[in-house]
Amino acid sequence: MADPDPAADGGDPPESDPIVEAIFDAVAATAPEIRAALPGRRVESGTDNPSGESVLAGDLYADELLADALTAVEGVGSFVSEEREAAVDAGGAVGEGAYAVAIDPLDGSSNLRSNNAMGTVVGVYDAPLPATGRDLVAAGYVLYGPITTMVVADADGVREEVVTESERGSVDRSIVEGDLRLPDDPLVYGFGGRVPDWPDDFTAYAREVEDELKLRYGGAMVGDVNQVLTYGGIFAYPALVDAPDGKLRLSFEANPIAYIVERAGGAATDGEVDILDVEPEGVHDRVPLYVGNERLVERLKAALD
Ligand code: AHM
Ligand code: MG
Repeated sequence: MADPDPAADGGDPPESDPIVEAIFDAVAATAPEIRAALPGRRVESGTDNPSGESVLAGDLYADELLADALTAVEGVGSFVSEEREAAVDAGGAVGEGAYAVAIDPLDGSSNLRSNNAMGTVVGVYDAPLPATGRDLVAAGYVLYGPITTMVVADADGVREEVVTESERGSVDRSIVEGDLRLPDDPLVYGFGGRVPDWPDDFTAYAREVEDELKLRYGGAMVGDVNQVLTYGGIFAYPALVDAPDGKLRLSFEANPIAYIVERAGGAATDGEVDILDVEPEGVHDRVPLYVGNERLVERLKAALD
């Protein structure tokens, strides 16, 4: 007969959180449908999002599909999206047993036009938003590359899965890397924005890094961060001279990515403090993001002093 409480004798690993598992099941289940819908949705939808950016038909489709799938998950109390002004109330009390799920439905969607990689970013917060990244209990992303992969991080670590759909329509998650760690020796870098818009101290740091690493910049944070997780290195969307908070959003992009990379042994900063400690004023706040190899992030912080 099975031990009724295997953890009591210190033997077994902790059970994963069933709500978090259900959230990532729901995200994986939408992935083939989002992917299949993209060919006809490469055009502008005619609306702007709360960050003032033009929304593509693919962004809207992914947002609606994910909202339906995630608000149906028991234990999700609210759904918050980069594409929506307000949170969608999903029933449960966030912070009292239910989670808030923050989504960037189609990160890097400007790549739809050029048919390059993009993804979906997921943050699972145990507090109503806006909250700091310290309230994350899990985070992950789907990467729509030549294959569909999903990287999931929680208290137990980071894993990479391949998401496939059978001919009968069932969606399968299979783990291809159970303990994803940032390689110690950095190989690649990718920095967003235009050089003339960068502050001088960041430009000087970038010049050093250019001599040491290979450039890998694809215009979708998830794709570029996935290269850093695979090969080692650093990704940044820096503070710009005319946009000191950079481009990326704290709740939907920077916090989930910082959570994942830190759990994989890397670091993430806004230039001064750990991304996960940045106090948001609003759900759509932007933040500069520098993330990856710990030594490179420390050097960057020193360069920006
Ligand atoms: P999005 O979520 O609206 O697609 O915007 C975020 C994207 C990131 O994925 C990427 O790092 C950045 O914008 C690219 O910006 P740029 O086109 O300025 O290089
Ligand atoms: Mg994005």
